[in-house]
Amino acid sequence: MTPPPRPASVEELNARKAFYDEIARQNLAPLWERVGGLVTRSPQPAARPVHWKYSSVRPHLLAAGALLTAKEAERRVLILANPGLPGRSQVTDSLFAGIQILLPGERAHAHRHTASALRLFLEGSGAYTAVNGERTNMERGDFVITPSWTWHDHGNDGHDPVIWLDGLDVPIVNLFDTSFSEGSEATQIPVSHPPHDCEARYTGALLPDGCKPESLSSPLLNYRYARARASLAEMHRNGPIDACHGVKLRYANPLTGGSVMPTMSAAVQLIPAGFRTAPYRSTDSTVFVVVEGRGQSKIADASFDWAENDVFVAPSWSLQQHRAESEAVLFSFSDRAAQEKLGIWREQREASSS
Ligand code: 1HN
Repeated sequence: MTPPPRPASVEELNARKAFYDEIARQNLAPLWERVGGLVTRSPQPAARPVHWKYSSVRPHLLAAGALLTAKEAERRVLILANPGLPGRSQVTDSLFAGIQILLPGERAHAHRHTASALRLFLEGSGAYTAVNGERTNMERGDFVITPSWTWHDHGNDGHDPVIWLDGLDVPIVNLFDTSFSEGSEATQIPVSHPPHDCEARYTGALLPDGCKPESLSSPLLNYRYARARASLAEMHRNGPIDACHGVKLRYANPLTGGSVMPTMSAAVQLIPAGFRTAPYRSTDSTVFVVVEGRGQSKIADASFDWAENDVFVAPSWSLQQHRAESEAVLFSFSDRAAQEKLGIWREQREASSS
């Protein structure tokens, strides 16, 4: 056996320190002092498990609505700012999330950016999003996508405020320093397609004959909650129920079966009343939104009591366990799509923290 290395003397440590200071002036650094922090044995997310109660967030959204117009704000969004990432405008280590409010009659004018966006519609009626001139009305629980570099504008033609959750891959786009954006002179991009035309073409396991993927994102802009909910209910009736997820559906690009957009994945799951999911973890930090029901989640050491429209975060590789008090439906999104493409996504079912 080789004897354990002799600890460095004070003189040797001082010599090393002087050497590090010297090479720092040449923009050099010793890997051996840093490798443990660079190549960790398991994920070390800065993001923390966090819970935003809708009942606490909603009054602040209404207050923002009274303080400035949607036109002044461009997008009147309250950022879900993870306290583990102070000042970074991030909900997880790789994603942005916020909650947006549009008052009756308001428009959020057209713009586009390289970041991909998704929305989960939470409250109100009469709102639409238009993507490249195709409008889709949004109802509670609908999951809507705005792929990279598509023009998009929103409007509220209803009588009450409308509120939805926005998820974007802004931190990923900025990691690669690939952010471009532009506004349009027009408030709205001229309507060039009949409303929800894509739903006629791309839902229900039917596709226009001869169509091929023309982009990396789904051609379907709105995944209706009513359809997802009906499938969940029937799958629940028919069984089986997954120990870690309850009954879970993944939102898919109908042309490829892959994720809806290249960087972000989304899913919706039903947890039966009284069911407790088995411990699970995965490397994609995940944002959950409670669409229906009440329950609790344990995320690492945190414990959250949730109700409808609440949002909570499970950081990368943190153990998660959910229990539904009443039958619950959770929507979730993450950067799993990007991780899978890079070959670095991992999961562990029925995991223990050891
Ligand atoms: C954005 O364009 C929207 O279009 C919402 O509604 C939130 C957050 C960061 C950057 C762009 C929208 C956004 C955003």
